[in-house]
Amino acid sequence: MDSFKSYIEAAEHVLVIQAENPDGDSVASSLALESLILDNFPKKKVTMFCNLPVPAHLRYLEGHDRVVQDIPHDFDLAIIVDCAEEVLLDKSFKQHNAQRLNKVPVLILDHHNDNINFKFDTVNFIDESAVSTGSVVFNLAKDNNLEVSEDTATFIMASILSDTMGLTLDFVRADDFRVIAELTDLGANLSKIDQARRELNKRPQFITKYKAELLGRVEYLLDGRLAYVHIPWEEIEKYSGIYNPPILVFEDMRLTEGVQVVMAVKTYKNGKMTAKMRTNPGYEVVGDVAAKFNCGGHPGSAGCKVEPGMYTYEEFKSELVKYTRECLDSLEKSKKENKQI
Ligand SMILES: [Mn+2]
Repeated sequence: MDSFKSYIEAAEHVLVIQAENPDGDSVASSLALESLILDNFPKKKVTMFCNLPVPAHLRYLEGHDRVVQDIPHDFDLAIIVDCAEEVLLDKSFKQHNAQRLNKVPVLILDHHNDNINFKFDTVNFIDESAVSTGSVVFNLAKDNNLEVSEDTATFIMASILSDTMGLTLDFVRADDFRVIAELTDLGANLSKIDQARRELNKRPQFITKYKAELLGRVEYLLDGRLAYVHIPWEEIEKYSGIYNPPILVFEDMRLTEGVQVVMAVKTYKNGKMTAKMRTNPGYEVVGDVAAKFNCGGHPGSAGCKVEPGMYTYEEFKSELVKYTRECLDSLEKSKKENKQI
């Protein structure tokens, strides 16, 4: 396999592609690649592409506004970052200029166990032991003797913080802290990154007032095991564009003693209803609750939706509460049985 560097050297216009669910790692690793390439090869051109605009909560990453939604016609190298599943590129590949991917080298940089089955050949730089795609970029830079500037180091650090929830997730190893130390030596500043993120996530005063209203309306059901809140259409209409209401209160709901599951039900104008659910550790049942409505998600974080006319609000609520009770009870029962064995 040719080196990462040789592909960059051979190209004039590099296209960096993100999946259609941009997250902190995909945006930050794209920016890291852009600055790494331009610092080391000032004559190259880099275009960052994502089918969706960068979500508001990620705009603390300086340079996010250079990510475009159209694939250019003249790139001669493509690098796909942080994309676990090809389906996450479905819409992107429908763009006319995506046909060029059949003609130019395509590199994949990732830390997921990819199930890659693209219609074109790819050269894969995948490191499953890396905590973020940004750290894959860092390792490639070091292996290829490329200079890592303060800006590049900052984006790499941001990618790591994003995929490890600020280095607090259980898979973080001592080596990851060593990488953070190296990046700090290169000029990245963990506190500055965090401040920028917090500054951007500040909300208007009326949203904080609404949060208080929502928290006041939380119902504690099933002997306090389920914290439940309802968001009617008028509030979706008024607040959702600025801040997604459940996100405003979910953390506080989860940080309440005795609460195992938190749930927010939204009722729409046309009768559609959705439920968003999260659990506290040890009570990962909401994937099962969603499955009762033929919807999916992760055990600890899931959602479901019912079409207009299927249920009244009261019916939907009582079904959700019933299924949550059943799932929590059977979890409780299997925990007891396991103890006896
Ligand atoms: Mn990632």
